[in-house]
Amino acid sequence: MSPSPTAVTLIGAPTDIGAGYRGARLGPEALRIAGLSESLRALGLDVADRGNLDGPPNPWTEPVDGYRHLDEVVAWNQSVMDAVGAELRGGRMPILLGGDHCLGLGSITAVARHCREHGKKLRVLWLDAHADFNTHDITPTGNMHGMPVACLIGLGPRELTHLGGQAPAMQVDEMRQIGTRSVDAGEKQLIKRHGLPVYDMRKIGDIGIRRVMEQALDGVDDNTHIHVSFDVDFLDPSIAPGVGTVVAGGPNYREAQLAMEMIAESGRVGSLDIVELNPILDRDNGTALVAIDLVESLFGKSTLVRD
Ligand code: 6HN
Ligand code: MN
Ligand code: MN
Ligand code: MN
Repeated sequence: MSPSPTAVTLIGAPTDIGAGYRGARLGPEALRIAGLSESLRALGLDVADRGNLDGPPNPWTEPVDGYRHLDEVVAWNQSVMDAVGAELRGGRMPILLGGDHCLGLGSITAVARHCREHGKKLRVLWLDAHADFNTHDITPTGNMHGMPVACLIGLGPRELTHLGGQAPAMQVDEMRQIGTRSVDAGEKQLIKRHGLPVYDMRKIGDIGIRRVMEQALDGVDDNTHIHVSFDVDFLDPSIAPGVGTVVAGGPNYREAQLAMEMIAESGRVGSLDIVELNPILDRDNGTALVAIDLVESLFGKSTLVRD
């Protein structure tokens, strides 16, 4: 009997509720139109597309007590958590199509709960130019896509820290941040205080992406569930201009591809977010195509000639 193909499910969350610039709500369609399902099927995966989740519109109002659109952010994350949790329970790998990165909270809360229930180790790889580790008292913007990591480790409003029932959703040492290069002043202090493991661009420059990925994957074993939270602004803007918060000096195409290949080789990827893609700011949907190419690497497309 031939082994059954890995089953993955696309879940669209068309919202920019946590962002400072509108347009990430179009991310799911941009990825579909660029051929995400077809590319994954061509790799032999069993792909289901559940369409888009529903949620409150973006009222585009000012922050209140350091939070912009808190109620709406809670509502979107609740549906994301439920949808991601349902796929995991059904034995399929959820792929969240954002949407902005505040949704990583709902997605990872579901994944962490699933790991707890099944005695699995969790490793979250947060690929992002930003740390997303702000809280309401230090955020310079009030935009909640800058806060999901803090909420995940229990720093934030109760509605978000307790989204999955208990807080914190995950421990700080279950995360590795990679590609970081834009961190706010207060956020930097908080990172130090909590010992958040960060492989910033300086580290990648110093020791190279290969050794960074070896270290970030160190300790992953057969019982580990890897969640990849892929903020497309991780990539250098020269290859990925279609994001709301571009930061120069990111990984180039080959560095990003090698990172994805090395994660794939671990064989432990169990869930994925693709977030912050903003086709309004893109050219010819090119950033979606780059993101898909990298996701193909994450699912085993190799550049090895002899493999
Ligand atoms: N992202 N640190 C900035 C802020 O507004 O808190 C930028 C956050 C970017 C968010 O990467 O998803
Ligand atoms: Mn982010
Ligand atoms: Mn980012
Ligand atoms: Mn406070």
